[in-house]
Amino acid sequence: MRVRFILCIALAAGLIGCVKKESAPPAPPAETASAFVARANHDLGDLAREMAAAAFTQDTFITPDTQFMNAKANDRYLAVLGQAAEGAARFTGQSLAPADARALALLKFNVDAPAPRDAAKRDELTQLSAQLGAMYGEGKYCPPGAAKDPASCKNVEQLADILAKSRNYDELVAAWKGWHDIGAPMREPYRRFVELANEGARELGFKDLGVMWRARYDMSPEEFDAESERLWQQVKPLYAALQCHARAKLAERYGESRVPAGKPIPAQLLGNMWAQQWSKIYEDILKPYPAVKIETADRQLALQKWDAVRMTHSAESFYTSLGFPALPQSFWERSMFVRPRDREVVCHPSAWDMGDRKDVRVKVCMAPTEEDLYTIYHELGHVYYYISYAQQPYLFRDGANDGFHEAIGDTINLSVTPAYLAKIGLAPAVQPSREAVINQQMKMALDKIAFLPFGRLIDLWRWRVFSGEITPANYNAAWWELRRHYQGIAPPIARTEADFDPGAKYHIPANTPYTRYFLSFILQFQFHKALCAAAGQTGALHECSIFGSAAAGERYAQMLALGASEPWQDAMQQLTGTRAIDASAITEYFQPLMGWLTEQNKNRQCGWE
Ligand code: X8Z
Ligand code: ZN
Repeated sequence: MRVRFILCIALAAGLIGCVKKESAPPAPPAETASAFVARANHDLGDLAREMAAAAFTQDTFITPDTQFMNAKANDRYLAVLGQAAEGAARFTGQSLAPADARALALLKFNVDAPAPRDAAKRDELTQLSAQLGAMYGEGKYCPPGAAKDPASCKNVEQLADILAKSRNYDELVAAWKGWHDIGAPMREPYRRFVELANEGARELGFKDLGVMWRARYDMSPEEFDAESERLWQQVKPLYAALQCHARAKLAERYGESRVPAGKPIPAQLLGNMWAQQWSKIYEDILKPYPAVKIETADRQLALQKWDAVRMTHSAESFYTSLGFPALPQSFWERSMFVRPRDREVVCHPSAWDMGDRKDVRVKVCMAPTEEDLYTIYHELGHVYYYISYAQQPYLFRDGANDGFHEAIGDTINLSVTPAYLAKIGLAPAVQPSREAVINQQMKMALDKIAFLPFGRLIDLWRWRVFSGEITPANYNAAWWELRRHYQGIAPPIARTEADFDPGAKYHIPANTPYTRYFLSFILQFQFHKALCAAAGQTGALHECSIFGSAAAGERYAQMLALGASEPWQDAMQQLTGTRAIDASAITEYFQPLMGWLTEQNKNRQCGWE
């Protein structure tokens, strides 16, 4: 997660609204754009640091006090950011140095929930934001009778574990419902949050917050809409084939009456609380060739007693093998690696740029599993991006776009192949065969392809909420309609507007934009392909690992160092030679599996509309 700060600019050009007429000092000489940008970088950077410190403290120790301090720090940042964004307007139409023009354009985007100018409303917005974060972090399911036995309450990792491992239909429904019910109390605070953040976005000149989010991609929001729809159309056939096959295999396991052909799949059967990635049902339900083993790292991680710090060192050593520096000592001292026993925290994994060009951290609740190994490689992608662009001015210390930020670590994960896992002692050496390739591809597809419609629909829901097309009266119905339409899944039990299922997904209460992951899941294959070429690997994309390649590392580092200083298309061109996000690389990667799936689905009734 990146905590965004807004710069408090002391407005030197006589624009401070609070100066009373009778005592107004003589107007200072007009500030140049460069001086204005320098001041914004300095002041906002400073407040961003304070905001990051307060946010990290809340997320690693949720109490009324840390919520209060977090909201206050956010408030200070938002006040200054608002002033800075207004102040920047005076340079509109002037001819400026390109870097200044870009910094001024980025200024107003440096926040995910802009506040209204009105101080009371800003205060209310920052409190709601802290409150929603805390509600998610503290979320638990307490089964009947828990009053007598509080230890029977389950947190999100414990419930997610049931979704991953249980194959008992009723137990799955109970765990699914138990977690989703944490959303209901968020409905009203979320409604008000949307109202206030929308007002802030309008004051910045956007039609609503969704338009503002889509205006951040070095193209118009309309062009971005068209781009994301184009990408979805490119990958949709891959998903449709996977969904069809998964449904058929689930029907074999749970029966046709529970998983009927031509209908959406019940969401609790896919191995994941949000049905967003399905690899947890690979081993016993979806493995194409059960006799051909590709052992996951789970067994070795447990056998060799790897802990969270060792897993993090393993990720670090991948990055250093490419030429990136070792992580600073402060990273090890200040990060949170496991769920603490004595306090409430937000366990959803995140990476932190604390804002002083050196202090970087992660906040994760790791267990020794392959899934969490991939997660820490992902988080270190964010961390190495922070480290690589640390020398940029504050407003450029960000990803080329947010999809890039998400793709850095995932690209590295594409190099965490079975052969790489064998090299680091976490899996037996693999016997190459066509069957082993199809097995491995299926496992990957269950994370990478299954995710695509989920990555697309979360913000379709939010953009419509922000625009007013989805109203509070149909928050949940619209959510499930999108889930049905894009993913072909259905809730396990009837849901109503007394529920608020979007609240049970971290990024909704946290207000983290989600299209970044949709972009990342396509982009990372393009990055992988470019880096494999740089590493001189000429074989199949799904067999390439850039581990140890200084040439690939240098290419990557060059792009990361740009941060947000150039339009993302330029960063993209530097690394990949093309200027567009495009599904050709992900399609190429999964070509072997797609052939196999087409064969499997030949006589099946696919689709769910
Ligand atoms: O939130 C994350 C990362 C942190 S940036 C763990 N992801 C999305 C999710 O969990 O919903 C990674 C994949 C999608
Ligand atoms: Zn991430």
